[in-house]
Amino acid sequence: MKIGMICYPSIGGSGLVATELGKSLAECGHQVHFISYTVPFKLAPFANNIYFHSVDPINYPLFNQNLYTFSLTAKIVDVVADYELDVVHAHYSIPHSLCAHLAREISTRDFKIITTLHGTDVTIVGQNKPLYSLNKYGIEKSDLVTTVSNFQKDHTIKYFGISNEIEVIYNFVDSDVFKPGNGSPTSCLAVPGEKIIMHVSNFRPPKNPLGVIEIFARVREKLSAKLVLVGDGPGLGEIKNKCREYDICDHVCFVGKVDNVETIIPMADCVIQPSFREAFGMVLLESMACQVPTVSSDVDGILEVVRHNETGFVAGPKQYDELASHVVEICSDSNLAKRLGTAGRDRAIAEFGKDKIVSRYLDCYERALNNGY
Ligand code: GMT
Repeated sequence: MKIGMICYPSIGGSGLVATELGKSLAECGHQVHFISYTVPFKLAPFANNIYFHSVDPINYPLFNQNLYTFSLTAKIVDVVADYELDVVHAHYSIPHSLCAHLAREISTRDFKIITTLHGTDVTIVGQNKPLYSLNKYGIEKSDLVTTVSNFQKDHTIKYFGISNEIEVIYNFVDSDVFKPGNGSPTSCLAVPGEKIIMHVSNFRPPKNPLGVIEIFARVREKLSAKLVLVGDGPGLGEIKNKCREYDICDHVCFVGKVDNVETIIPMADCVIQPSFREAFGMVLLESMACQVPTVSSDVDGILEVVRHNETGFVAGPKQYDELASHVVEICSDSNLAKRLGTAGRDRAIAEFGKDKIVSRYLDCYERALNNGY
């Protein structure tokens, strides 16, 4: 099969899932064409069956925007024609799905469109009034629509009044890559005896960045711990202010963007994620695969990934006392940490294994191709 993969290339769940899916499909012998404005952060420079097509900005003084939507559409038309693509898989509906539809209108070659909804495309961006009808159109006109949790499916159907089928395909993790640490020294992050509490994020408002500090400040009252913040984003400024307010700056380590989080997550004693919104929660799954217990909020699709008191603990995103006391519990009881960590890895392998999920996407492509539209 010849597949076009459209995604955001920057660090984040949707781009990660698209890239890992494309890489796996290429390993199975399919030809995969990534179309994006820069090389996706997890895409190796070269691998068999993988092509990268750059969407270049259109800059002309008359336009005060760079017209990404049109340059992406034009690139899809070109790649479909040049490489005879069968399927275009749009990750994130705005604007990727719409660009694929417009490309199909323009193109002289027939191809199928699969759209995967990742979360904020529907819950936040999609609720922007001017985008509502565009988002609905992109979803309804796709040959097949998938999303990453039952929560996201129900929310999309309800909010957009969608009548076409939406398939739930959970995100996946490669448990050969995300695996328990080998006990290597963690002195760069914490001194001996200190526990490592980790948060991996884009520090946008839905991630509840201040909540992370609220939790950690309470944990610090009970035990010696370091907070390791992985990633970059707009909430970091207010996080730093909050650290000063609580006088905990010396106990917080900002490591910035890390492309290969599989190297750092295994160093954590506990990963925290008090998100306000989370269609799935990739970091929670990655932590589970690394055998690291998680403490998270209980919103949206999170409860389809983690299991309370089995792989970690959950509470409301603002129940800071409760979330913090769960972190303290995990860090003070090695048997509990081991039980949760082991169950997390077992669940990650059984329910979210790479091969099982990739074959579900392949099955979607085949069905779309066989059904006509
Ligand atoms: O969480 C974000 O802000 C990034 C966003 C993305 O597009 O990468 O994440 C969404 O997609 C991920 C992959 O499917 C999910 O794991 C995240 O839960 C989802 N984020 C939200 O729903 C807030």
